[in-house]
Amino acid sequence: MAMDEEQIKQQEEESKKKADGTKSETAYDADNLTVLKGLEAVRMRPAMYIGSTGTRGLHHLFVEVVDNSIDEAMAGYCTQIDFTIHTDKSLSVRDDGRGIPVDINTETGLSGVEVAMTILHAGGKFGGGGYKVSGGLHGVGVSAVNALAEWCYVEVCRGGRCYRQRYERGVPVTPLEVVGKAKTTGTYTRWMADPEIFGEIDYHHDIFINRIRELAYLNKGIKITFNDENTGESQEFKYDTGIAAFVDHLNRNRTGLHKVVYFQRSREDTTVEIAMQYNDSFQDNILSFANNINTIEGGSHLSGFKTAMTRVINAYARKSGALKEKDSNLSGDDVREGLTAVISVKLLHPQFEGQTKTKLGNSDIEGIVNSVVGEGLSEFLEENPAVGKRIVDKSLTAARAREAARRASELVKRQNALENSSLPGKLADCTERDPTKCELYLVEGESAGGSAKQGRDRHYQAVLPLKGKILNVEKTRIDKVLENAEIRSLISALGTGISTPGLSTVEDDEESETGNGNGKDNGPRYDLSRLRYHRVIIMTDADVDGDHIRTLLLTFFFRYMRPLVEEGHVYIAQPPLFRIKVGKDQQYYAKDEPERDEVLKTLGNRKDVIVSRFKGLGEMNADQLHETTMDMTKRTMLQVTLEDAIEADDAFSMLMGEKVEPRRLFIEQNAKQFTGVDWHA
Ligand code: 0RA
Repeated sequence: MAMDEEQIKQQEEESKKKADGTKSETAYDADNLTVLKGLEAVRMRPAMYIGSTGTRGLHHLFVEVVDNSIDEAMAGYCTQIDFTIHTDKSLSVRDDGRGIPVDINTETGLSGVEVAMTILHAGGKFGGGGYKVSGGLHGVGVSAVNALAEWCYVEVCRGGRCYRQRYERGVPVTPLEVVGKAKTTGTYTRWMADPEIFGEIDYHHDIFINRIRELAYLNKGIKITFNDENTGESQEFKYDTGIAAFVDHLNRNRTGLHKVVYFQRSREDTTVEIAMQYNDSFQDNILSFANNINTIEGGSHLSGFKTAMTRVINAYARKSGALKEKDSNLSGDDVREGLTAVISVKLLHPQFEGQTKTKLGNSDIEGIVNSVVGEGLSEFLEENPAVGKRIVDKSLTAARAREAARRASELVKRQNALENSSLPGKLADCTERDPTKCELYLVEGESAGGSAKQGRDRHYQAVLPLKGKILNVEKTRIDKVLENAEIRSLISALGTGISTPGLSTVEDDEESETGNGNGKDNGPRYDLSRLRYHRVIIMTDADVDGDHIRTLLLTFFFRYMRPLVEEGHVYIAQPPLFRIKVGKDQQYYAKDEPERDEVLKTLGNRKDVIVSRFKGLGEMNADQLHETTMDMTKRTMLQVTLEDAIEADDAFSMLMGEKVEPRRLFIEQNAKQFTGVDWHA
């Protein structure tokens, strides 16, 4: 593979020519032009290539770079990847793979390195003939990163030499030069995101670490390190048990019913890896990946998995006598209740479909996964009858509860049909009929509800007081959730209905399911178009109980009205915590201690200042509540967005789930910082 001296010289000459801008009538220049055009296109419309020029796009550059190293790891040539945030805000990824080829590619007349760095979608073009299995969903590759970098350089060590080439905004500014001797092989890419494209460069550790952790889980045995030169922080991620460790991690705040089941099998060029564990909750949490990409829209691998689960558990339940001949089959939802699973397939030519290109389309994968899970799970159940019994028992209980839920849901539907326009008695509705202009305040307690009703703008603002603590939906099965009076008045006030995980029937369950496993697309559909208020504002006391009610409400929305959160309809009101009276007729409000101190500072040394702390919304009269919190022209609110469903699910289950210890620790450590749900003004 090492190239000869002749090649090196030739290639250096070519690169120099290019760096000099030397004009000649060669094909090389024509290619050069197309290259420039390609990268120019990326700079003209960055969002088309990397999704956005905001936080997401900025961090996505890392994904494009690291994916190449992961590809090299999947091909079996790379065992360690190091990611570093440097003090100058540049980032780098180093791997110990074979190194990007440096020899001249005959088609373009450029070195493999330069092809990779400057030609869009270069993929497997650079010598060596592509990878067997490759990730990289967007596939624009590292050239897009290069185009959007103020500067970028690549160092490649292979064949006993190290080479380096530098670029500025995608354009080579040096040839590919030999910079030294090499004992090892590998690729090092370092880049400075271009402020012209991204504005201020502000990195979030969490985003990098989450992806790194996920990649480490999905590629067992590979060591990936995270390093920040600014803080000296260094973390290492390496999981010898791969996705089995992933499932352990996902269930860390829940109580597992057995050890994680893991198997890996291949069919021709496709590898299927499955890890799963039941826990004592009622939700399922099934994550699916294809070539390391989180297929949040599901697809054929998920369908194959679900079909096999239902088939195998029913067969086992019948064989063991838990299901009698006259009994009907367990439904897919029954067998998935409380199941946490990670499905990872690696295949040759993944086809990504769906709105966000995160749905696996390859139809042959369904049968492959179905057959692999059929074999793997049947064998496991045969060898572990005690676990088998626990799983079947849990599914049977789920089936009974679901029957009850179906009846409860029917009841809700019938009542809705009957009542139709009749809204909950406690709701003080607004007069405006255009939902886009309407707001609903969800207020803790009757007395605050009273103040809010008086203090609102009744044209646009409706108020629904909620009594005490609403149900903890994380700990409660759907049938009980739907029986709860507070929940029911909330549902009917909003008008959308709910999406009830797992109320589908056995019949619609067996064929080709394409959900993401969270039940979002099962059962009655959530109809966001019927939403009666486009801003749903949670207004609770600024104390522990208030926090709790807010979390309960958010959990409910997250579980049963996820689109409401996803589409940005949920807000948190910001009632003040302090009132600062000055003299007889001057007063200020402050939402927290820093704001209070700010106000006090501006007041200097005045003696007639009285600071009081509101213990709850109920202490405010209607005027105060209006002025400080509800006045549509002056108030500030926090909008709740769902950045990352996986994390939010984690945070909710940790805060609301059964295990007390992690919850206490979490609250102590992160009192304010609520991962996964982004609060921003
Ligand atoms: C194509 C062929 C070969 C290596 C690579 C690509 C490669 C690319 C990247 C990008 C980042 N790290 C990488 N490591 C390897 C090898 C061809 C051969 O040696 O046969």
